[in-house]
Amino acid sequence: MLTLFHSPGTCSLGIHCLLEEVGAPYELRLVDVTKGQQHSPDFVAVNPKSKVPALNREQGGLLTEWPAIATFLALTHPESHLLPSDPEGVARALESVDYVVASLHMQGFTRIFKPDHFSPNEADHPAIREKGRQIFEKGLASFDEKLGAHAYLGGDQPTIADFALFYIEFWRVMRMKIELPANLAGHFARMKQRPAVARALSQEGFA
Ligand SMILES: N[C@@H](CCC(=O)N[C@@H](CS)C(=O)NCC(=O)O)C(=O)O
Repeated sequence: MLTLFHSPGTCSLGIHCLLEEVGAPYELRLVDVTKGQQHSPDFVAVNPKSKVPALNREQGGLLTEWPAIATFLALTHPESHLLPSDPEGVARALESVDYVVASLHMQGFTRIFKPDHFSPNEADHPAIREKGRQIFEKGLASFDEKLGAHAYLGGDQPTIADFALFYIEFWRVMRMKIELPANLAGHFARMKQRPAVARALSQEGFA
């Protein structure tokens, strides 16, 4: 049995959706980051990085970092086709995952909502937030253009990259309360219509 350590509405939502998508038996363990539970001794004993998502795989031990967990789920469930079979397709999917996680999330969104992670000096925070907004907006515009008229980033079939993009879209709509550009709005709606995504959203209290 897999165990996902998660916090509702955070980036772990994307992994939660993927677990539903692949149909693997799993259980959820709540680590509410809004209450600082990522720093509790019990969770730090499990994941010294104090971050979600973290996936415990019993025999395989704990796996952290969104791209690694998503890749693991895709490769262990090939029937779900969450990674393409050709080298170019795999590389393109990983390229998009990395852009979402390393840039839009860690460099953009984190600057906007946690400027104190970048400077303890409050006077610096407006400029840090502005830089974060620029990174985030540039990324969204890039994905909107890449998506174009396609249903998913790679074409007709969603890959792990679409689930990474989904959690960013979710933040933009649900946390920032700003509409998405047209192509991303269509993608967000399409993702939410997937039964697996709807189940994960409902389990996290967002139905
Ligand atoms: N690089 C990590 C980022 C994980 C991350 O930043 N998770 C956030 C939630 S979206 C978290 O645990 N924040 C708690 C904290 O930073 O204290 C990954 O790819 O999984």
